[in-house]
Amino acid sequence: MYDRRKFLKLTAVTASLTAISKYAPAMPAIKAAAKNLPIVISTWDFGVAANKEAWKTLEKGGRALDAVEAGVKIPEADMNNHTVGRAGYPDRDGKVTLDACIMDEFGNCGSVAAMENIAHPISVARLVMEKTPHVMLVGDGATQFAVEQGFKKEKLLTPESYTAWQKWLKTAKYSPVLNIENKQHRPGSKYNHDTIGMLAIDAKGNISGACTTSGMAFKLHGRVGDSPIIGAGLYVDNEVGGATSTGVGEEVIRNVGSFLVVELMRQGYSPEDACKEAVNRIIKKKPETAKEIQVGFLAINKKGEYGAYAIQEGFSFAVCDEKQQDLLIPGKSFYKEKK
Ligand code: SD4
Repeated sequence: MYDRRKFLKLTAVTASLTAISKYAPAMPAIKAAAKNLPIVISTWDFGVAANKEAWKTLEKGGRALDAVEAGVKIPEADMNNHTVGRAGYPDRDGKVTLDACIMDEFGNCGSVAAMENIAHPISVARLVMEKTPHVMLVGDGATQFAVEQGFKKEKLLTPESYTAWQKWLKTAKYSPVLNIENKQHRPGSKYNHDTIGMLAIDAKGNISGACTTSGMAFKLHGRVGDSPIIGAGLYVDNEVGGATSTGVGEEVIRNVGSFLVVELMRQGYSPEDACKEAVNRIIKKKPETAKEIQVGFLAINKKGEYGAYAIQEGFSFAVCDEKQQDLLIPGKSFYKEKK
């Protein structure tokens, strides 16, 4: 029998769906021709050396995915860098735990978090993406997978990091105060966050990204920040662009920061404006917290245009393309602009 009530319900649903599709903002891919390709950009001053490594792949016409993996392995291996990879500062229990993720032009992604004893988490993240049906492996499972894939287990805590940890233990209150640890990364610098996030577009116009860190120094054991979380620390959509973040990961996760930046670019925001809007979102939700912390976003769109924005001044990003291989640009910031 014909059920009129069912029919009315169905008509109403169909009508509202039509209304949504009619009035919802279009979600266009960015179509204009890209310039300056290939190109690679990354966070902080050590991004310059990392970009140069990535460039070796890009200039030969190689894939952006290979470029970003090779690029971020430079700070991961750097014994003087206490915020990424080998020689990263440990957590409160003296354990070095690493986080990383990677994403390619097809929307494939892989991630490891809180992984110990493996120096190149980005390469393990890539293998999670390529060789497992999963996106993310954590802790012992990540280390076990890495060993099965042929990675060597090694001690990541260097004598220098051990000394810094011991010094921190003398004065530290054993409570998770956001950002307090990072003030100690480089003497004299109040807001120093040094995760490397890298985004590249290859000669074919394909985008990939990578993000890798030892996280907040002296964090609680088991704490994971934004860096290995797809959508928070990194996001790539090959139709639109890519974004990555650095700083206090908790605030980036709360706002799904990198995904937000990419979606804003999809709606027509420039990379810098998209980063600025994501920063504003963080400040608006927690204005008092935001005064005390650093978060920076870096983004690139399909046209090869890039931009960045941070809460505090002091953020910088590195750019490398055919014209310039070692450009370091100071990022704009909310608090600097307000002064
Ligand atoms: C995190 N965003 O673990 C990362 C690390 C960072 O300064 O940038 N720390 O929250």
